[in-house]
Amino acid sequence: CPQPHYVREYTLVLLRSQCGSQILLGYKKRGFGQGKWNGFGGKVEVGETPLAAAIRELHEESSLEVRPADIRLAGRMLFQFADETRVFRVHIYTGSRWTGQPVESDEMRPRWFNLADIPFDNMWPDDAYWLPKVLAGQSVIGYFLYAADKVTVLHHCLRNLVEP
Ligand code: 6OG
Repeated sequence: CPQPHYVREYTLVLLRSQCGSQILLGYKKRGFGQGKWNGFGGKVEVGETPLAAAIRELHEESSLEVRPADIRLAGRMLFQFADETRVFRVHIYTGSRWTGQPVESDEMRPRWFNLADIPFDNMWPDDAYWLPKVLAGQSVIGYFLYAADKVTVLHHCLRNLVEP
């Protein structure tokens, strides 16, 4: 059985154009996930809520500003790698209201993608499982166990979070 030694909290923000036909992704220039397209996010700091961390990381990586009421929790994912004892818990938010223009940062190069052209081949493989559901307006919880190669999904489970 997986026995995670510690869980690290992360955030991921996916912004959707107001008409709904495009999604903003960033090309990760360095660090974890380098060379992949992903939403904007990072580690939740001590004493910080995931929502506050999501807003802060989005701003640091893209210059965009969102208000807390303008993003909603769209999912929570647990990611584990077979050769590691840490577990990533990623809080996923979506929104379509912000202020500012996306600006390239040290970490991310932002770009709008049509929903039909999402670059799944250059994203974390788990995204292909859950992102279409989130884009369809569903809220999801999931678990993904990756092999040590960080490419092969050995096991996953994905459930819809039913809103009360
Ligand atoms: P920094 O190192 O930039 O935070 N993240 C993942 N995103 C997806 N889609 N799949 C994964 O599967 C992920 N693992 C981590 C969370 C890392 C950023 O990468 C996300 C953060 O937004 C393994 O501080």
